[in-house]
Amino acid sequence: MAIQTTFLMVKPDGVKRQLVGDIVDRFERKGFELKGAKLMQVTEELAKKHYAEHAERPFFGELVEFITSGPVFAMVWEGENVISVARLMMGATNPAESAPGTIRGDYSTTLSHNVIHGSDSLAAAEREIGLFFNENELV
Ligand code: FUP
Repeated sequence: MAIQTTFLMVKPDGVKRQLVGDIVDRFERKGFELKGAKLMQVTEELAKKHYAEHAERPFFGELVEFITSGPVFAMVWEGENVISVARLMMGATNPAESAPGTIRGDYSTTLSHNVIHGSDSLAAAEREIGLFFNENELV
């Protein structure tokens, strides 16, 4: 059994559409434990760090513009295999391929506005939690 922590973030489209409550509810009902959460405005500097792996991709500018376009809801969750299970619950990155019942499958139709971000590995989770949260913001 692997107890992990992961970083999840409701993106500006999800916050605007008032999906925060539903999304928190899904992870709580699944049995994961919320360790920290905040509504926040992502700065351009933080956005560029967060998406550094995409810096050379043609959509990088749009990615940064979108994630800074309005408040996000940043969260840290803990639980058994939470990194991969949260990704399953989010659905495929491209909403055209995400299954009904998943967050993206239920709420999103476009690749660039896909409602939620979730760390894709242990290393990414550690890095992203460190970028978005101070130690004293986590319980
Ligand atoms: P994910 O880990 O599911 O968030 O997906 P990626 O890290 O591969 O992509 C990060 C974000 O870039 C996605 F949420 C959507 C966006 N994206 C595009 O806008 N265009 C692309 O061609 C690929 C990804």
